[in-house]
Amino acid sequence: MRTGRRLAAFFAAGALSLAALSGAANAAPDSALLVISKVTNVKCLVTVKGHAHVGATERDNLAIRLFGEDLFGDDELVREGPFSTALNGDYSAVFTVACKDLDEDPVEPDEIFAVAQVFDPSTGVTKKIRSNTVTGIF
Ligand SMILES: [Ca+2]
Ligand SMILES: [Ca+2]
Repeated sequence: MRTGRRLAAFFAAGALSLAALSGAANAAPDSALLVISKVTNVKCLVTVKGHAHVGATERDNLAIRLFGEDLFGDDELVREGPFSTALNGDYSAVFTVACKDLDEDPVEPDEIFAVAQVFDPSTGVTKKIRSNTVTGIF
């Protein structure tokens, strides 16, 4: 009987630590990495990838918006999607835009950042994840 209890306690502890581990894996922080490269002089390839910490996922749960960074108000330049995250919240969105659409500033350089908007059906909340800022002349 004692042994049985100890075993039960052992398995309970094991289950707890497993739960804690998987919780830690799902708790990866939100991230968004923006990369812009020129395919031609007029066509630019945009990649936004990262992770969204969500309780659940569904198809078409991701939209990408690109903004020009400015001292007074950031202009929205591009809106793309919908895309879908993986079940674990990882995502990678790739699309092309006209490079001139990224020309946000007459005073060079242009400063572009992305916002990944991910809908979490478990909470009904759309979270917004801001990326790094890419500096270039578009
Ligand atoms: Ca600017
Ligand atoms: Ca410019």
